Amino acid sequence: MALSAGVTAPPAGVDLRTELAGLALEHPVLNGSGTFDAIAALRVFGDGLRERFPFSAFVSKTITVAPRGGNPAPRLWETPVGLINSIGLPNKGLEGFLEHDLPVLATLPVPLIVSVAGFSRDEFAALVDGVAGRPEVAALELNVSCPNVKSGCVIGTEVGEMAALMRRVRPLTAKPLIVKLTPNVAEAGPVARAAEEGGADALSAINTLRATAVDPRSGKPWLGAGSGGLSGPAVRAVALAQVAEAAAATTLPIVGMGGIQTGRDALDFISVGASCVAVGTESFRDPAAGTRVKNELARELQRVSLRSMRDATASFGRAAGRS
Ligand code: RRO
Repeated sequence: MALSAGVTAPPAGVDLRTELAGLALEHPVLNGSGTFDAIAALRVFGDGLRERFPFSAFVSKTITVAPRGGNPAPRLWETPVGLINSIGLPNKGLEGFLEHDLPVLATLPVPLIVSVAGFSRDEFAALVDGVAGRPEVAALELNVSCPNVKSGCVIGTEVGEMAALMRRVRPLTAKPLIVKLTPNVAEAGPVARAAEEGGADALSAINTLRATAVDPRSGKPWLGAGSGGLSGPAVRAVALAQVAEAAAATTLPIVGMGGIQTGRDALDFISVGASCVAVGTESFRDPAAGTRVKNELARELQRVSLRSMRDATASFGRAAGRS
């Protein structure tokens, strides 16, 4: 598949440049962590990927301190309008990431955001310590919301845990810390507020919704790990509500995501308070989806008489970044 398949040019005269926690971005469309394998894409598309990179910043697949093999197969189940994944955080571990992946990701033409997840506060601290000092890294995403590992969600669902995590990691770096929120809570506001009070620079929302699927032949759970996380258009309305709640509860910039497939979807997230958006599941179908969504968003802004992202975030009542 060509990286530009199905992508039409953006309209002239719409300024999509924006800012996220101090990072200057060419446009507001990022990737959702774990949904675009840039290292594999570089192998397939070569320098063409760097020339037409679909995102304005790249968020890595989440890494942990120790290497992990991930969950037992099967790891995926497709629903009529969504995807359940039970990947289980396979990764090379901190040392392997720094040695093998970081040098390749550093060649991408956009700021690099490294997603990290610890199974304790000390592990989060080790990850922040190990990653934040590297000049190739522009910012970190704290993944406190993985639904696919035991205890993965605990920090992101408890205000006290969130506050304690921020107390532990905030002093370790001046680089932007983006907290990825879970939708698997009754209310998104309190944890979002705890992240802000603890010194987070931005939020991203949402991670996947806990979900399961039944094997039609055996009547038993289909996924090897029993359950997983739902993404795709099925979760978009839930994600919009969670982003709206986090926007009402904090002043932090928010990267909104959850089932974004079109520029119109992206505008919806901006309308409820996101200052950037991320494309996730849609990139599995179409690796150029980020570029298409960006160009469609420009047309959508033009349609509602907005000439820039600055105008868009101002008109929807929240600034694109902290001033
Ligand atoms: O690797 C995964 O199974 C995974 C992660 Br880390 C996450 O944050 N969200 C998700 O749906 N899957």
